[in-house]
Amino acid sequence: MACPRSKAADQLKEYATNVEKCPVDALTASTGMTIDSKLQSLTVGPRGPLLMQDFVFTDEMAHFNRERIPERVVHAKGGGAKGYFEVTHDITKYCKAKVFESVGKRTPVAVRFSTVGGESGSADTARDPRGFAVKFYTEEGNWDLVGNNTPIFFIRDPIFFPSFIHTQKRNPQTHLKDPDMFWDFITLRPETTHQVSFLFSDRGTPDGYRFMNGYGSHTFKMVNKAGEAIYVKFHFKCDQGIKNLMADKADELAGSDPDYANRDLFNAIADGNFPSWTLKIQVMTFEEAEKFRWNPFDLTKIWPQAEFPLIPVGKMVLNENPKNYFADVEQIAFAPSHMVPGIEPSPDKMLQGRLFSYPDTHRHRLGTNYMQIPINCPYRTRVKNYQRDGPQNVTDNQGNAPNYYPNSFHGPRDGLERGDSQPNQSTFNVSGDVKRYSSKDDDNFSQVATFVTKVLSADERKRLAENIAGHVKDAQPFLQERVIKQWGQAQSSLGDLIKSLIEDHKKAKM
Ligand code: HDE
Repeated sequence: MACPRSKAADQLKEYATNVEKCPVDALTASTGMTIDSKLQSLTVGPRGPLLMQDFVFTDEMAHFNRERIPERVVHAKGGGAKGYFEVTHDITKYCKAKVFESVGKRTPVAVRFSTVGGESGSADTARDPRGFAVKFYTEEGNWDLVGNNTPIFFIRDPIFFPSFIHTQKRNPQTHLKDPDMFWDFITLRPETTHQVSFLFSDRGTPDGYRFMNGYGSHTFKMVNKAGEAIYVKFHFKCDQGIKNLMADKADELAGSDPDYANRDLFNAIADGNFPSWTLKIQVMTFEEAEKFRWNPFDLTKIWPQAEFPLIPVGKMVLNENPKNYFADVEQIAFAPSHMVPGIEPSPDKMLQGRLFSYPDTHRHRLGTNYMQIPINCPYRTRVKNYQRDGPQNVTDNQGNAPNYYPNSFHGPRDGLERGDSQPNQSTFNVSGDVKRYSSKDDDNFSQVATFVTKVLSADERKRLAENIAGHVKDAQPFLQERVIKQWGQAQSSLGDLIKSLIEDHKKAKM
């Protein structure tokens, strides 16, 4: 239940207290004209009808009719905060990005946490991965690290993403969540086993957003000042420690306090209890990548920390609640393609697919000029380019500067023309036959076996089996058979346990 005397519950009271000494503003129409009366519409006689000339009414109603923008197709429900990132350890031998330039350097950040599958009104405690998206406002432009609370993902080829997401959404006829859709896909594509095991473990229901790790998940590239590149993975380790909800508690909260995580985050920050995360990286050289026993760009797999140890980099602190949810959270637009010199994509197919998808969805959801929206604007640098016009252009549209390139009239010039000594982008070599390569059987089980036998305790493994059985019990029997077989490939006793728990559910139903 909502705590009646929390900072979140008292938000309006606090607002009024803060501004009570200021004179009350005059109420205006959107034109700025002051309004005589906003408590009654303009009518012919006391019983109506209304007059078309009542601009006070039409101005308000027309704007209201357009209040909603499309919600995110995934990650629709979320909460956000602002803060800073501070460098604590020198990694300049790996990366030339200014954000890592010197120990002690601080960069402002905006963060959005989210669930994935549900609509924007859905429950915060659903079993789902959590989005963990960070926007660094650097002086070289915005860098977005758009990750999840899991170091891996369900699929390794982006061509599956729309179908995979459809299986998490609603059945086309019933408009209900459909366990058949979900388990059919999961068992037809065994590369999902690793992430589904994480999802149905206790970490699938984190206790709000403050008690979970964040991961860049993909392999990225870092490039240093000398132009030397390495592969890198990003980890945000939660300084509060990991805390998860048990399945029954998560279910209960979904009914009693569906906004549990947003409320918790807001109140913690408002109370000065600022959550923080330690940023660490794993590094792999190109030579190591060649020899690695798995594809180092496969998003369904981790890099073992015993072989690629975590290297500390810095600390992220969230110390400011957004003043306005729509402006700062609903409109924030993250994209893995928003990078800065020194941070580059790896060949990871999933990352490559995302490089296209995010700016594309922003143009649909927020419009062509989404970068001009204050929360998205790279305000620590100046945007100078040859893009012009478009809907909702709210700047001076780069005034009277030339709008084509190259030009002879003092327009902004690229690095080549300015004679920069080093290109932003590193040079790299690729070769190979163009083909649609199947990755379906690219070792789907050895890391799952490690996860269920070495990472999870016996109790946690039991809860994993219970959570899977409790969900798949509502799917077709042939899908249950497939699930038992699939998890049996990770650990045969786990398959057996899931089987007996499904049978228990069947007996309890009889
Ligand atoms: Fe996303 N994802 N995603 N995703 N994702 C979106 O972008 C997409 C993936 C993640 O708080 C969308 O602005 C594709 C992995 C987060 O605003 C969309 C693929 C990871 C957020 C999209 C993936 C993520 C999104 C929906 C597979 C973790 C919320 C609205 C190739 C590493 C960001 C939007 C926020 C949001 C596409 C897979 C994280 C549609 C095509 C893997 C945290 O563009």
